[in-house]
Amino acid sequence: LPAAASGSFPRVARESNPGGSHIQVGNVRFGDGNFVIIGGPCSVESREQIIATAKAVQAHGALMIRGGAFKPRTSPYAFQGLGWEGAALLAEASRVTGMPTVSEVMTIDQVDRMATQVDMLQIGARNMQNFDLLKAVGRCGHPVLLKRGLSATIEELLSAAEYILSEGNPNVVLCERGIRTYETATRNTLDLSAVPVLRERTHLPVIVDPSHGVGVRRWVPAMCRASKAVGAHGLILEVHPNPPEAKSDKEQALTFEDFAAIMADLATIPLSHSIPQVTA
Ligand SMILES: [Mn+2]
Repeated sequence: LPAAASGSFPRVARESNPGGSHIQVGNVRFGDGNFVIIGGPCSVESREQIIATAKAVQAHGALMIRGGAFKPRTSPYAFQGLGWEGAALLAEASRVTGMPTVSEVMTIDQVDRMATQVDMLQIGARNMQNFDLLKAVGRCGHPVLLKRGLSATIEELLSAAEYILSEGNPNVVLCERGIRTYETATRNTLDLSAVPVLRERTHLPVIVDPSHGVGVRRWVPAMCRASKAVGAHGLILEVHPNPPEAKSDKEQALTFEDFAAIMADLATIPLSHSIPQVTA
């Protein structure tokens, strides 16, 4: 490890790869001058729902599909996901569209099997400091989308990523998804200032999740454009064929039309991968 990359996350630190890492997930590359859009439902609910959504987001420029199979819900009585059936339907949507997929794993025993079903494993916000799970996805070697915990500092997020890299898996993309503050108007407080801080402190690509960040459909578009302007490498967005009927996170789900409008708007915003430098 380079001498400069000291501290508690030497492998994750920018100094260990100053030019920035490119993370390959199927035919998609993060961190390489692309702005990668991942679109799909909060939860996989049926074959029709996931395939229709995958085709719709692809038609408007998404490069990857998301869909939850195992859902960490606040209430034990809320929809818990279709489990392995949902993962298989997501794999089917990938075969139909050719797009790679991402889905969450909640336990160590799900890791190896989920890696046969999807192209990228998500560690959700509630598991960001589940250190044994981080080690397991590190050993697995499959690309990982690591979401920031609800109450995690940027330093804690970077240390969590270090767990994965320290097990020999360099394929990590970070995700800012909003943190808990005293504000209640939005579901979380989307910390977009985390993007330039992370861009400075780590070589890993950084994407933003405005859907969970604000939790309200009509405020998602503004945060999408802000995310691109602030220098993120991509977005992950929740999209549903009929949001009022969604089994999870219906308040924040975008319609296909909403998604199309956001994609058209984003095309007008330049990539901000080189932000003017000022004296440190
Ligand atoms: Mn969700």
